[in-house]
Amino acid sequence: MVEHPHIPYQFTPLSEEESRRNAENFYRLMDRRRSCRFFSDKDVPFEIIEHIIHTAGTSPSGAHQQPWTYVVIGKEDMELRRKIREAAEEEERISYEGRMSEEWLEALAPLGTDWQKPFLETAPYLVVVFRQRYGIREDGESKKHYYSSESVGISVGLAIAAIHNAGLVTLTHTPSPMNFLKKILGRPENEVPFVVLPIGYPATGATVPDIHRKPLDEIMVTKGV
Ligand code: IYR
Repeated sequence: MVEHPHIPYQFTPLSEEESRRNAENFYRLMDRRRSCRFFSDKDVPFEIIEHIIHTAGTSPSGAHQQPWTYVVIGKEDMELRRKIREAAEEEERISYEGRMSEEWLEALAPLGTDWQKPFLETAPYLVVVFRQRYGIREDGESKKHYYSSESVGISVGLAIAAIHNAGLVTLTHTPSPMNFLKKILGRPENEVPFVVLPIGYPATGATVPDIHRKPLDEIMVTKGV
């Protein structure tokens, strides 16, 4: 049996006062986040994108397998951007014009979305997140991954918080079906596309849907607190 030692946890304690203040401030910061569909083409320093993805990589994951790959596409390869936009819009057009049920279209109506996705070319960065269905060992054998969807979902949540914290905007774009991304980006067999995150600044005059978050008493149930 191999030994797996633990090391001391470098925990930074906060006073109750600081803890309270941080918790409230972080909520207030995150409550200002909105998914934005209208992007400026203003450039973002690549270093900021690196910090964001580094943050996403701090996510917990099933058996610490870190089953994610973040593919970053900048503005230097507009041909690639155009290809992604074309393929995404083609799938989305088919979806909006028949593949999606009336009930689904009705649920989406308040968001004002349609098959057109100009942000795929406008935003300075596109990050395509892939989920590794299984891992590859050094000897080339495959290794089972546990809870990979949950793990990538949590990681993307951290990325979205980091994007907002950096004063940038994004949206969770999920063209469906999205396997074209695996092909266009030449990703290996074990990876499946999970979500597309355009990252940048909002366009001048960008608007967001007039929708509201559920109040705390609708999302939290307490017992014994
Ligand atoms: N993938 C489509 C449709 C769409 C689906 C859901 I659920 C949304 O919350 C938003 C859009 C699109 O990106 O337009």
